[in-house]
Amino acid sequence: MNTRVEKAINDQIKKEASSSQFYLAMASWSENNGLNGTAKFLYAQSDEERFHMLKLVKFVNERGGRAIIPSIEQPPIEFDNLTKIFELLLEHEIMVTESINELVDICLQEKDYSTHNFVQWYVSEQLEEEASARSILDKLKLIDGDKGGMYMFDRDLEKATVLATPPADGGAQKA
Ligand code: OFO
Repeated sequence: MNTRVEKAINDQIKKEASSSQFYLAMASWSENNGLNGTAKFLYAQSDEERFHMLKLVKFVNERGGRAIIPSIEQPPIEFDNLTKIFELLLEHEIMVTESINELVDICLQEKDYSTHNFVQWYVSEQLEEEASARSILDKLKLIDGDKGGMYMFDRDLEKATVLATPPADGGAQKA
């Protein structure tokens, strides 16, 4: 595997792992603050980021490279409030998008077209994740800290997560 591309993917593996830990910390904070629907959403986000990381690990190894499993920094324990959490999440996703764009660039410079093709999945995923964080932030701005509004927001996020989360068996067993 092209060494420059391999290094860039390994850097991305670390970013996906850090995202997963960061969102896990947000989920845990939400759960401890009575926001169970938000916690469910963020636990699912954390799982998704771990899946993004695993997909890269397997890709590198299958292509004859060596995936490096990184150590990651401890994420924050405390967050100011829900709006702050989703602002941080959006900021983080924008940083990840920039990093994916750099990876795309490196693939093109190195003429590694199959990795370029593989990375397109991440390009679309980032578009979706940024859009989702922006729409959640818009809702939080509308609610503006109103308690009833927050209750509904948390409940709606839980419903949306249940609908969006595939069953653990991937839907193999249908009732
Ligand atoms: Fe949204 O961070 Fe993964 O790709």
